[in-house]
Amino acid sequence: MKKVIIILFVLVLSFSLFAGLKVRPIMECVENHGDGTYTARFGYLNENPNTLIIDIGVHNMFVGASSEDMGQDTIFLTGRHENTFTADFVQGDNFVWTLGGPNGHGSVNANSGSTACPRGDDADGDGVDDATDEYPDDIERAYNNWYPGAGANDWGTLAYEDYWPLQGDYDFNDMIIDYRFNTVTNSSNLVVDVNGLFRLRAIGASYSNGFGIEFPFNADSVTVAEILPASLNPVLTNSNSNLVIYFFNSSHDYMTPAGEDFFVNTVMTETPVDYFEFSLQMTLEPTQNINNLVWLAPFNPFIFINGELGKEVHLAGFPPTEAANRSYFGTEDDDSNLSQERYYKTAANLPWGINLPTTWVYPIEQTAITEAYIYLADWAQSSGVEHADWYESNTGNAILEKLYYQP
Ligand SMILES: [Ca+2]
Ligand SMILES: [Ca+2]
Ligand SMILES: [Ca+2]
Ligand SMILES: [Ca+2]
Repeated sequence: MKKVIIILFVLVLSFSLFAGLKVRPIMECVENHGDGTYTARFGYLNENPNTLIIDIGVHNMFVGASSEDMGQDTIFLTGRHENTFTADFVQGDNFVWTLGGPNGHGSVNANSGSTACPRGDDADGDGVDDATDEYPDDIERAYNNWYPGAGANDWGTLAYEDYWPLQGDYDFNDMIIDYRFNTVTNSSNLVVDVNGLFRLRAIGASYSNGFGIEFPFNADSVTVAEILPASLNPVLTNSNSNLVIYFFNSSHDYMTPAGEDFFVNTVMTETPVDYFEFSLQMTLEPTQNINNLVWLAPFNPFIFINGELGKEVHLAGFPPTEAANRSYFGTEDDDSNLSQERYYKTAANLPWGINLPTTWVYPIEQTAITEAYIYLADWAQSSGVEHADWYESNTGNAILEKLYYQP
């Protein structure tokens, strides 16, 4: 009799000890990837001293997700276990994980408003640590690649002579455009954005010239291209498969001469005119590695002369687009040879377009650049080996009274 009572007592004690002890689901936190996608981390607490099994089904299921089985645990070890599985969801979803039956108890949910996970070393999970990730909350972006520099005052200059295929007065101020570029890449060095800021600074020309850029990107990969201000009427087209943007056709539409002639900011005695600023914000499908591009910023910029689309003038050594009229090449002073990939150079290697990594001080109207910058010819003849700093105006390389300074 005594034995039976003891056994009963043990049974009652066991029941009272373990009744109400359950496996409880826990939603740890939600990672926000910054692009409308989220990852919820889950764990559990098994209050029992032994392992329990709760199969997927009515007692262990997800509601609000694509399946009742989101990879959740079915074998529950005793105690608290953190981050045992994760589930991905999007903005607007509400995932509910429920444990029930004799061994489970409770429901937890995960949505965009749930407790955010503490930031780790790589908050957006793109594989680039926060310390070097220039977009730490954006999984699609990681690095800025500024040209000519990241500082707000770092500008490059494009300068063109519009008498091509003649050298003409060769004053190299017929179109002056300053620029800054930022090519944004993701964690795999694939180009995501190309952002450009431009300032039309001078028009020392009677022709009203247009401006365009050929990019080494497949035109089909562009998802966003915003060009401002709205007073521009840009045209996007392609050359072979490359994207070409014509920003404007007629420079004089955007800067009005202060004097009685056509010249803007190239004659010292005339009132200076404010620059005209315009911008490009372009987003691409991330398929093109920045290290494999044939041209980096400022890419392949060109002018076209007096509204004639086919009369393109590019930087020395850069090819014309498909739209260029081939009949001009190799005529007059132009010594281009398309079959030898020799572009926009005179027989002495002098250019019609130059790109300088600084805010360049250009010659005054109708003063040849070779008179203002005394080492340009040597630099060109040596194919860029000698006098690499020929364009620096404050180093004894220039005749200062032949340069245009904003008063
Ligand atoms: Ca990151
Ligand atoms: Ca990032
Ligand atoms: Ca000129
Ligand atoms: Ca000029």
